[in-house]
Amino acid sequence: TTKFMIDTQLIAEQNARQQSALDSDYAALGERLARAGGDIETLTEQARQFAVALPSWGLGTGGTRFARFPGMGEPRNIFEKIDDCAVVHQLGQATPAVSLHIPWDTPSDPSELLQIANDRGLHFDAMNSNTFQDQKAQPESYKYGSLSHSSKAVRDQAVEHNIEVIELGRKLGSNALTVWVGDGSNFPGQQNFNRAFSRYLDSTSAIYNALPDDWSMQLEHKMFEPAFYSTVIQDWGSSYLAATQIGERCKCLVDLGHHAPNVNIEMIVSRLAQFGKLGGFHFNDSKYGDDDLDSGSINPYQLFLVFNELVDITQRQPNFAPFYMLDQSHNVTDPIESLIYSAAEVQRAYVKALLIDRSTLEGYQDGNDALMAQATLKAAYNLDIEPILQMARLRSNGAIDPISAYRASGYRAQCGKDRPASKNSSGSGIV
Ligand code: PSV
Ligand code: MN
Ligand code: MN
Repeated sequence: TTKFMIDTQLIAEQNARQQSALDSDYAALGERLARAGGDIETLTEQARQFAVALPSWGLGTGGTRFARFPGMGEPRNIFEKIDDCAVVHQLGQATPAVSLHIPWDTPSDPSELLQIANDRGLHFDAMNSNTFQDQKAQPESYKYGSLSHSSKAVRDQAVEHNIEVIELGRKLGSNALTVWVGDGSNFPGQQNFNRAFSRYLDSTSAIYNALPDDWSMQLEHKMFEPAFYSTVIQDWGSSYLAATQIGERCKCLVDLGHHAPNVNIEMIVSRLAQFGKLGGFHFNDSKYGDDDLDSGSINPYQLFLVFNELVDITQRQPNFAPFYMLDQSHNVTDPIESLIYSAAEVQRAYVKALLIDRSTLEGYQDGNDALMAQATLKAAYNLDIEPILQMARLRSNGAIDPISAYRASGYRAQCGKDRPASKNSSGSGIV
């Protein structure tokens, strides 16, 4: 039996007050969908099956590199973060897994962590390594890079760290390693592009060789930051080249915030998927750069267009199952609320993409009817499918309105009492 963080009675009472409104909204939407040949029950079931993993580093107030404003009752260690993840999942029912960042969230006892997570109905998704910061007591510095560093001793240390992360992940039941490095240069001429990339490939291949047979490795590209002139894995092209070179189970991970403004991310998604190299996502939103804003907060249409590609590819490759994770950083919201909300926005984009009438769209595409082709996408996007998300949560024992249930529960205020601020609290490291 699952240990629930929020009083199930409180959720049930609130749901009971909201259910008759939901029932009539749901019936009306069901009729509307049925007129177009759709089946609301199938969609609700698909919404219930949808899952996106929570970032262990997203439960604290990440802040920006200028300042961090700690919130009340922030989790001080990975166990308290797991408690908060359990709250997000209990209410929103879309986030049954946690993606760990190591060493930020290294557990002293992995089997205890696994037990506690499982007790709360959670499991572990892809593991993230960290060679973009120096860690205590580590002999070599990553100031000038890690996997692509000019010094073999630094590269070896970075490879070793990744292998340790794999070992830990095995104990936790994970089956993927996500590698993002900040390696690059700040000045033209500082680094030889060719030699740095070759060193990266050698190091990454060594990590790949240590991967268990049923694991995959995800290479995450990012245009810039912390390196501002060049970055070793700066775009999907470099990521694709590296993943192709390294091996079959090496794939590319798309973080929505890691592209130049206005880049057509959905087309990158399509390209990588078509060639079997799309491994996963870090969902978030961005206005200017790697802003790590909540998913769908700036450009929900782009998120929908990404899911349009994902649904399209699933019809061609039924076993296609990329890793879905949130990667966001909070400075002005309660992280639990933002994560509940973001997960629902990603789920919403998925359900709307399922509504697209694909054979009609194909007809307009082949007939070069640009107006009706885009209108077919908009017809799906413009429909309010909130009753489907609400019903999916209700049927999974979540909350029809998870944010108001969370606020009514008083969970944060209780954390404020139970978790006095501590110097040990592990945040995203961006302080
Ligand atoms: C880098 O900007 C990144 O997106 C990577 O996924 C890191 O693991 C994460 O942010 C750290 O916050
Ligand atoms: Mn990311
Ligand atoms: Mn990022």
